[in-house]
Amino acid sequence: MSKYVVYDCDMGLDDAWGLLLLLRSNICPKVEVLAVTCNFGNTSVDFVASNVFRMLKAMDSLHIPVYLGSSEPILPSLREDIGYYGKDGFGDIYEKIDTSALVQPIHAANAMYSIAKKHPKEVTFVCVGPLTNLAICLLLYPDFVDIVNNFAIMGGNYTVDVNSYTGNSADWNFFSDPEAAHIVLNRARSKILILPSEACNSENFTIDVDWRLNGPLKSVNTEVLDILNEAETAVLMKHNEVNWAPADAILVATFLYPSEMILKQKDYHGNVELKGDRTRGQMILDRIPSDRPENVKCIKLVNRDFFKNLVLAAANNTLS
Ligand SMILES: [Ca+2]
Repeated sequence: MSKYVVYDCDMGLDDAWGLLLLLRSNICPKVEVLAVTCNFGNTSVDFVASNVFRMLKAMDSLHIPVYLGSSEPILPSLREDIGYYGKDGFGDIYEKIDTSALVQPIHAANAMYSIAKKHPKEVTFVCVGPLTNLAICLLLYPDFVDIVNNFAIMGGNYTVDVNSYTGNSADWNFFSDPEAAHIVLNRARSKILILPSEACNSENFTIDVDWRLNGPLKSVNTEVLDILNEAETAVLMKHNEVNWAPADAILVATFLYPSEMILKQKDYHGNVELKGDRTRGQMILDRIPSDRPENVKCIKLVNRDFFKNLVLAAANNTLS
């Protein structure tokens, strides 16, 4: 018996760590990644697919089918491509892989439904980019929500501070496609585990960049760590980061090891603001009781030390 997962991503470097954790976890039942679906976000969807194949090849996992999905948000966006991870999402170091003959011939949103239909109530959709693919699937197939197990989502935020990457108060993933986030929160019923950006900010989660770049991960010489070490060194040093918080990988860790990882979590009714000049894409939680049903399990605090050990073990492939 396996725990089935579809990984819906916009493959930057924190998505890459998340995929590594999924493929190398040792939980029981074992995790089986049935598909990787690609959404625009950190970079264009074709670069996302290129990065996915680079990671799958490095981990001898090219048997996992990859599907191309959305190349743009549902509505035209004011979003500028900030390219935190570089133009290509992986630090602008590697040649782009031509994935045209490698990707599956159907759209990610259709693939999501087909996979859920094949394994009713057994598949968790782990979503770590803008939610366009998932929103389209929910709209196209009204019974989709009934046949999934759960959704685990990295995105959203509940405090109204201006985010330096978006210029408004929303986190990057929800800001990149607010309509998609709104559709997902309103249609996924009570099936969402969500890791908002607050749980990954420097007040709540700190791993020194020096540990990341010059600590024990540096001496792991495998194909996949060579990629992550080289690309992440370029990106983190370019931004003069002092803190390493790979949000997508943190979400994956909470999905895989909830009792060890999640220190504080609360259920809320959550929705997404669509109209504000400076709050478009902001997640709104009903923090006082309301008649609206609780639809998000919101993670507030995670176990940094467990995460560090997990990353190290996964990098050394000593979990299984
Ligand atoms: Ca991502």
